[in-house]
Amino acid sequence: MPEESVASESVTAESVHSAAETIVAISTPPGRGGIGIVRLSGPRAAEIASALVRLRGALVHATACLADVLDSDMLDADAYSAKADAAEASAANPESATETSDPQIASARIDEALVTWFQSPRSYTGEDLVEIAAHGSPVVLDHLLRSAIALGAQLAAPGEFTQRAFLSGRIDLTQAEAVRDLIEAQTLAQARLAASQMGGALSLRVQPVKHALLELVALLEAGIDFAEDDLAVASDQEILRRIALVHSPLTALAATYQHGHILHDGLTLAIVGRPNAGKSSLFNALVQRERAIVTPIPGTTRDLVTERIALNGIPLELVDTAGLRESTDEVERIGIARSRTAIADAALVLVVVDSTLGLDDEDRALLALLEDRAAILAWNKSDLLPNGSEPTRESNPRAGIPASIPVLATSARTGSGLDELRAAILRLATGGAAAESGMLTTLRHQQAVSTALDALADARAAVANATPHEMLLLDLYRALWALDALTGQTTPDDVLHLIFSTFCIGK
Ligand SMILES: Nc1nc2c(ncn2[C@@H]2O[C@H](COP(=O)(O)OP(=O)(O)O)[C@@H](O)[C@H]2O)c(=O)[nH]1
Ligand SMILES: [Mg+2]
Repeated sequence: MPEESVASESVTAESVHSAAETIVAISTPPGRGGIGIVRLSGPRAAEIASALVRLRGALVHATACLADVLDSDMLDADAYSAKADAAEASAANPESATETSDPQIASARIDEALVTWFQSPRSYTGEDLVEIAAHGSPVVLDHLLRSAIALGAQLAAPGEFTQRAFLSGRIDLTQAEAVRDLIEAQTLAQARLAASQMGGALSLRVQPVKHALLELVALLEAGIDFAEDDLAVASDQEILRRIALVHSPLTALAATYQHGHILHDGLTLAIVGRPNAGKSSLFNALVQRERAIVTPIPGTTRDLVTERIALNGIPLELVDTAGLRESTDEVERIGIARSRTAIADAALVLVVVDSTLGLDDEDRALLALLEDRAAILAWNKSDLLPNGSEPTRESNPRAGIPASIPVLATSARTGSGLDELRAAILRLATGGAAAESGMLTTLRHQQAVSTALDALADARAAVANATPHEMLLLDLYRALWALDALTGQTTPDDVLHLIFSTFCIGK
């Protein structure tokens, strides 16, 4: 029974379809579940849905309607018209809307479903949209999908429903991206960020800036038109003032990327240092469970151990590493090589030192290497120091620590200093910037804004050099184009394709 081998040949669409086509996809994740949803969008959505299942009532906008899912024998043309009649009859007779009396239908039934129709333009895509919520049986959902395709629907490409919402003008590109981000969110803070961007927080921030820019463009365009009348529409001073009105909110917006992108993407923290300093103990304390093996035997950790945590909603991947030392043990040596790679790859590095021993040359070399990186030094086992005093082994134990690296006393054993450590990690990650509304979260956003800022800087220089306004306008148009690309008004098709191809199928 090839039509029932669901997993083996799940179909995927390569490219997007024209809006004249009706698209279909299973919107719930693959596999069994309590509920599974098949979604249709496009001009024939309601018609195909009505042929796909036997509705027990009439479709009414945004109202769920019970339906029977029947097996393929009922899907031929005769059955379709018979069902259409039955649907009409059942719409007229409300009692039949809850029960199937027809024994033929009862015997062909493979599931019951709830069908909800959203009439264009009041739907997610802006088009006619139907959601068929059946039980989450992969066989039934696959049957519905294939039947819809047999009835003329096209299999939706990943993100195609959201792309249609974007193309129909219901949402802009930053809002469409936020839909994907919301689905991908791993922490509630990420979900909150995505939801606010989905609500248009970023677009709202860009809009007034774009408006101010457009006003300046209009002013200069008017000046060019009247140039023959020898009428200066705006003084250089006025033009510079207006450029600043655009430039300064954009500079503030660009600054949000630091926090926005780490909240969006998360980051990696590698925990490194000599054997037995307490790296694995600190790692366990931060992940709040006994994840890595801790023993008094130096060289216990030999491979990288990773675990995800959330710090203030920022997803943080912690990497515990093998202690750095000269070793003759082959396994340990490979582990140490991996530690070095982990240091190179991580955005943040936590160097752990046993404070009862102080720094040795290996530690100093490591710290020198990290001078220009985001690093923190944990002066661990502080519980073993006499009353919080500095270690006594060397006269100036902190010599050799670059000034750029903050030092914190910690004890993995008592937990003292751990809150401070978390705060220091957060500070390092965010650059001290707080989360705010309408942040830039992706490199695409950041590049659009920085292109606009560059163009504005050129415009400023053009004013200073008394360049003709025609040339100045080119700079301003460049800035405008960059802002339009941010919200998707002038985003090239290949970029759009790239964005929507990262979506789930059925979204
Ligand atoms: N007293 C004390 N002992 C610690 C502390 N952190 C780790 N240890 C002990 O030091 C030894 C080595 O710890 P471990 O986390 O395996 O060090 P690693 O080799 O750097 O991963 C173990 O016996 C731990 O119990 C601490 O803060 N205070
Ligand atoms: Mg260890």
